[in-house]
Amino acid sequence: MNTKTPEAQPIAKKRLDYKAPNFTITDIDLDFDLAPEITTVTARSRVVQKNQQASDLILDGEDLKLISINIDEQPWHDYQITKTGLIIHNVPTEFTLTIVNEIKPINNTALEGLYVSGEALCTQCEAEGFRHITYYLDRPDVLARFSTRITANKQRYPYLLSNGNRIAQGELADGHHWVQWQDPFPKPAYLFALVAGDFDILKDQFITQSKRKVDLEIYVDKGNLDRSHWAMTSLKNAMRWDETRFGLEYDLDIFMIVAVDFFNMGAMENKGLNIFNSKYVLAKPQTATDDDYLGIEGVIGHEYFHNWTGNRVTCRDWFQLSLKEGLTVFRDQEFSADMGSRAVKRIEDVKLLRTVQFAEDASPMSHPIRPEQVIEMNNFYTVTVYEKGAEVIRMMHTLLGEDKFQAGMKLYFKRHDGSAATCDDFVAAMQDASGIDLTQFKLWYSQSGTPELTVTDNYDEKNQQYTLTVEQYTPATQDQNQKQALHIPLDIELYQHDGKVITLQYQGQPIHHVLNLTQSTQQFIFDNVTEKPIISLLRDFSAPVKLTYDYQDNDLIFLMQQATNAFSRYDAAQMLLAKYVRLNVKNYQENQKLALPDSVLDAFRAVLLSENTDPFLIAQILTLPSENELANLFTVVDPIAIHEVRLFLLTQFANELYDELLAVYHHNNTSQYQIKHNDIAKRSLKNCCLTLLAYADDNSRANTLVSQQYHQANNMTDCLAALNVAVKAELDCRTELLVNFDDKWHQDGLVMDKWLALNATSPDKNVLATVKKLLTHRSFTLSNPNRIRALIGAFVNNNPVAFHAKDGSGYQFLVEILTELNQKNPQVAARLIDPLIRLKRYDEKRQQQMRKALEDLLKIENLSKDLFEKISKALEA
Ligand code: B3K
Ligand code: ZN
Repeated sequence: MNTKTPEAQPIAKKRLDYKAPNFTITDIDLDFDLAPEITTVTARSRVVQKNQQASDLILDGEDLKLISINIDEQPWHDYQITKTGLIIHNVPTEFTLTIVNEIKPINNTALEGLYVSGEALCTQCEAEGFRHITYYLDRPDVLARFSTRITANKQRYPYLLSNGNRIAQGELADGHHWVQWQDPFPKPAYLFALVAGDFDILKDQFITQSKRKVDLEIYVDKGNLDRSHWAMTSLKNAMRWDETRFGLEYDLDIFMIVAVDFFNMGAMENKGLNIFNSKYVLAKPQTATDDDYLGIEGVIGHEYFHNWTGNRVTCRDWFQLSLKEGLTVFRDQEFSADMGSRAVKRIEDVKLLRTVQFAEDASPMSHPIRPEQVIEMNNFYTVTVYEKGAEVIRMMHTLLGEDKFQAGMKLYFKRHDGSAATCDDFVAAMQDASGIDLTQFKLWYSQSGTPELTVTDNYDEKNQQYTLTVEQYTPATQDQNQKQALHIPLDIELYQHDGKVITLQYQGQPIHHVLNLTQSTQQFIFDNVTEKPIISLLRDFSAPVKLTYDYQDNDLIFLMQQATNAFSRYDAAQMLLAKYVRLNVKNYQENQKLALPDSVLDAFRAVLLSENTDPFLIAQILTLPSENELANLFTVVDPIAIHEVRLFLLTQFANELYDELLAVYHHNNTSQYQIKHNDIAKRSLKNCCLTLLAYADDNSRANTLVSQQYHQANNMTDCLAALNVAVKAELDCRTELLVNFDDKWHQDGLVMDKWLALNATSPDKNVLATVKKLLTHRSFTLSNPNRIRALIGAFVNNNPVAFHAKDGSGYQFLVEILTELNQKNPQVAARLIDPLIRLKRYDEKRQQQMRKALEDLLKIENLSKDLFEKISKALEA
């Protein structure tokens, strides 16, 4: 029966090749006889033919040992096992299919399908993991009602969980027990979940707006209950928020979250049973930073929001991934904005987009938010699909306004609840509900790349008229040569020099502050403008584009202080810095002296001292852009020059603003630790000041302050901030503090991730040697994705000077690691390779070394599809 197909190069699937399934499965009863060494799965499915021409049922399945196939309770022998699944020949038009197969969770190091995490067993099925559990139609447009019976050793696995409601349970004679679950909502297999283990449980309840009672349960490793409360608070906040802002209510009687230590990504929205990377659940002040707390709130919200945007309405095929991810990211962004600081949330999101997504657009992996072709789907859970996808939803929100947007959401659910939809369906609902034509706007789904806006203006004093000319241009990307003009919302504001906002009007008619750009070049004329105005462009980052406008320093300084939009204040500061970074990088490369005018420092001083500005926003403005953010200012990246110029700016800020920084540092020292927005804001500003102070030429005072803060801190935010600056600014205290932290926390993986990442991003000349040594550290293991990301991910992504070392040692190191991870965990390996495939951004010598590294990787035996897809694209470039 077993036919071996010869090893071939993986083939890409194309979006336009979508075909509805020949068969569907309406109901499936799963039975798991669970053990880590061998688990037996019995799947009883009701199969219905959809296409009369089809007589062969083709099921997906990988790494499975088939035991038996029955059709309508009779053994069936007319089948064939292939490399990717099972072909069952000559099947009836409607029948019950019973498949028994075995799997080996303990050998599953890829963490896809059913695998072992610590002492527990758990699953991850998105995107195509269910086929590692049993033979199935593993595609999102096949929706079935699932019931799941789990049998396992009771002592080892006292809790047996799956989707939906627990409907029965019982004991068996041999020390085993069983639980039966039933999920009333039809769902695709990627939302299936199973967990078995021993846990501590935090229980609570939520009363929905229609007064239904929902049991909430958070499962954590034994001993971690005191770290689960914030997750519960966030969950309840998310449930309430979705009711008030979107009118969406939870639909089952129970909602469970399980935290596991071994997880490839952040979390997973399985129906009624979310499985989380413990990083996004566990927090107490001593172990988690403010950023961790905000991250947990965001991810708990995100997965919960998927219950409607993802689960109730799912995706027709994986090319439509942004339908659920872009939309759900938009929803979690709005949730976080409503819970905390809207301005700072926006700034953080834009930073991520500009740093990582713009870089992806410029890389061999460029793709539209709805990709056209895919070799390995797991490679497309990207910042483009997620964060740019969210920006596309946000632009629709900007164009429609909240009310019409919500009307669009309602219509979308009315049309598609309980089914699998496409991105086109979503836009159609928005268009039909609002009456706003989104035909051109839809191009955002199919066109990749970062549009560039070039704005010029002219003031006609005689006619008191101000004219704006906007050109849009999207450079070619590796996946797509031809680009068209997009529909871009451009949010603007005009100011007089006294700070007064100018009313926008033309020929007696008001003009909305969001301009609709639809052509390559467009002009906008404004009347009754009594002086040459200062323009604020792209307020709130109204579109994911790059902007060029010839700002004078004074205009930017004005906007930093006076713009009504908080994001615009931050953005003006960024533009001002960008100008001097460009200038100084050139100076550095030409061996000229580096310089920063006093006027720039004064502008930052004014923000630092401004009393009616949210300290959180001040901290954002005063935090210098990372080396990666700065890299995006250049077509050819010079990591050393960028590093040196950034260091120079830090030193200037520290020396020139020293007294003010010290005063603000002390002023914002909160003694009690609370997770309250105001306190988070104060800590953020305090630690921003401390960081800058450490770069002063005379850093003895900072050394004392940092050491004091580290030792006196009663919370991880202050402790880590001190340790971070000690390492980054190479203060004398750094060695002692690093040792102290390791001694104190070495048994706590999540806390040690912070320490590993710090070690990996140190400016120390011997950092690579340190990283290599840490591979054998007692807290490190190459089988835990969190540890890998903390140490290796931080090194390759966030230490550009060392990773791009001239001698190629950084690249060689990554080759060694990827060679080891290729088979072990292809998903994690493929994420780590990203900085290596962006070779075109570097000089010829570095490019050669990067290419050589990629060629070495291509020779790996049994290279995974994940790595193959990225490497082959990089070498094509
Ligand atoms: N939907 C999952 C991501 C699955 C990733 C598979 N490689 C988490 C999320 O976006 O909510
Ligand atoms: Zn998601």
